[in-house]
Amino acid sequence: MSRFAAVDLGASSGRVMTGDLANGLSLTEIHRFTNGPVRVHGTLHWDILGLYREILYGLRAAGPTASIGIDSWAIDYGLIDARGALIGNPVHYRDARTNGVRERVLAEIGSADMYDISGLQFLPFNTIYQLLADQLKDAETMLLIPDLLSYWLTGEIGAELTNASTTGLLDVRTQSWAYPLIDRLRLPSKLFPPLRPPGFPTELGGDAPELTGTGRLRAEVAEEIGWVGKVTAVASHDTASAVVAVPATDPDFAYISCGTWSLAGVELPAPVLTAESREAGFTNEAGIDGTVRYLRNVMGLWLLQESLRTWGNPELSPLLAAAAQARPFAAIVNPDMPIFLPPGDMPARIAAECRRTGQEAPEDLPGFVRCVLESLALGHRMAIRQAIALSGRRVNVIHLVGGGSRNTLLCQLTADACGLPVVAGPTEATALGNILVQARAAGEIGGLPEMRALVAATQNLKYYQPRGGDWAEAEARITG
Ligand code: LFR
Repeated sequence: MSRFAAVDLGASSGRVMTGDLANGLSLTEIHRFTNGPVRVHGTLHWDILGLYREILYGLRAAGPTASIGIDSWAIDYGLIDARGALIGNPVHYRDARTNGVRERVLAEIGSADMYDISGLQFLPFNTIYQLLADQLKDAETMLLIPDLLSYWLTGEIGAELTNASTTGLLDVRTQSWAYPLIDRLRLPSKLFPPLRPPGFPTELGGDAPELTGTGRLRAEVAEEIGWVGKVTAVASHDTASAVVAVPATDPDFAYISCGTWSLAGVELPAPVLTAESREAGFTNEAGIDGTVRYLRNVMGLWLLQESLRTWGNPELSPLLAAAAQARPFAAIVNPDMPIFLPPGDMPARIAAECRRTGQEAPEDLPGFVRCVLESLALGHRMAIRQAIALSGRRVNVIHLVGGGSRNTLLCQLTADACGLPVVAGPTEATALGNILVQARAAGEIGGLPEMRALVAATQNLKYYQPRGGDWAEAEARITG
């Protein structure tokens, strides 16, 4: 059995992990580093070179592996010029440069047409709107973040499919670039590199790198990390990797991949492109093996992270313990209000939203945390119930994976709000999905059912039963 390296970049931290299937499925954290926005002259950037340096450091510390897989948050990209150099620093999706662009594009193309082409929810920061707000003059190629890092490691250019499906420029039916839409928007079609599917065994793809999605490390990189290796295209959208590693044993499951965002939905064999689905903000992103990740973005732990940052990062566990004792349903906000999207003073915005909706703002930190977690659980309830209604999918259990699965109060509130049992874990679902897809490409494991059974049998999971509570009243408070 081979040892694989997973590079997993989230919006607040990144890590290099190694894993193998020698004794079930094991994962070792090699290097963890912080990630976050850097504001320069009014624009919010990612520190992409800093991230690359940490990745190289982690790979050196990991030592030789059979291959490397890279996943990150979706949507954001770097532009490459004719000489292959990066133009500027990738801009953070929470930057304000896209303000108003979505509205302009939807007015020009029409939201029904747009949704019919890409099947994507209209998040204001989708790649499509960022490109239209960007300076493309010298750009030859657009590389999504994992593809950019993979290009630096291997020299090969491509667009991994699961992440390409978050751009708004991929045709949801043919899974190829939507050139008619690209042309209508007057975006240069040369920007979009060949697509590569995640994690196919090399025998299927032959030697063509665009099919196998693998690339050998450049000599300069091998020298720097101290070993010779290759990169395998995994499901490079972190959410797609996390969904791979959902430990489902019952096929009738919903999932919530809960980190900075909560991505809540179901897995489907085909997209749902109805007007109701569009209006409810549901997205049809690509999973591995032709699956559709039918989900909605819920604001997620961002609300808590940004509150903690505003308070000077107090210790979390005593706060969570106090929040568990705080009065239930004292204040509830709709977590998906656009006012919560940008960085800044989150508690002030939450307090203002409480007052705007005729509620009293929380008085102390535990009260705020209780408000955030109940509001988030309510967001989970609304998204899961809509996913079920819009897709017609039966759901017996919710799998909550990612960093949020450690938050016992949030998991319990989610079970209560949704009225369904919640299975929490694994915390590192994304890295596990990354490793599993590499193992599949190496011929060491089969398809999704086999991968998920292995995760279920080997990882630490926690079970929560719904306890009830007047969630319908809470929902009515914020919806009408
Ligand atoms: C989660 C995630 C979401 C995407 C958001 C922005 O980390 O990838 O799926 O909508 O970040 O890229």
